[in-house]
Amino acid sequence: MISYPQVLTIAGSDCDGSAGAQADLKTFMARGTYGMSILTAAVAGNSYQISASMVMPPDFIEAQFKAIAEDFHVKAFKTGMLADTPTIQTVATNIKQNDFGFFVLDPVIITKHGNSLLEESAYQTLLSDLLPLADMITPNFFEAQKLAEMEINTEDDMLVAAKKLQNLGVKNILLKGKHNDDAQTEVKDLLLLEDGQTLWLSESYVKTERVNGTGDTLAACIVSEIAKGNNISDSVKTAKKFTHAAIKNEIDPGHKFGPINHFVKI
Ligand code: PXL
Repeated sequence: MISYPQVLTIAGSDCDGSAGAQADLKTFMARGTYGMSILTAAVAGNSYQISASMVMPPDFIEAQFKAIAEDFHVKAFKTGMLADTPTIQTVATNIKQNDFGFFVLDPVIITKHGNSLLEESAYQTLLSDLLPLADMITPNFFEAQKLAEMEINTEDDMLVAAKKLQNLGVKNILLKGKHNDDAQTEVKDLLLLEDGQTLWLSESYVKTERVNGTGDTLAACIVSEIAKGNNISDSVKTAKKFTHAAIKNEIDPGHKFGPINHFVKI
């Protein structure tokens, strides 16, 4: 029998396959890991917009945790869309009750196109109940500004913000750089490790609208690489490289804000 490291996403379903649990599962497979998903919500969306969404009942989320815990050995996992306070509380309680290994928290708050995937009232619950459980958090530029309660304009600002996030109780911070300025030539992310070491990761800026599911893919790739036994820095480097290649080698599904290319090899 062949053995693949087992990994998990706790996330929402995006029916067009570009983001959420679908992007995570494609990434898990592309990176040689066996992926599983606990669904927290589902959205009706395509490359134009999200038109509807629904949240899974807490007892059903719990039943999914139980099903996986009874039978599988999860080495690393991530969270994505967690919609509301009951969902976050259920997920936090169940994470504490199970050892699913390294935890990457992708703070899915608002999509690139302005759709809110987390109720405002749930934001405080995310901070108090879930953040302290995470081994790593992967905020995008806007989420980092919200979490650190500061404007970020320079690389020095990114450093200050990352340290503020560490003070919120998360060990490792991957703060993703700005990528919405047509004049820019690179996207520079900052990794701040638990021991205070920093690492800047840079890739060329790809000017495209087809970037749905980018953050999900990056976090899912980190999960896969950690589960395969790599250290945090190497896992993040590989994830950045994979995600950049998946953006650059565009594919054609959908007419507007399309998916990225999970078939890509690096
Ligand atoms: O990429 C963020 C994201 C996460 N989860 C779900 C989504 C999206 C973006 O559309 O639909 C379910």
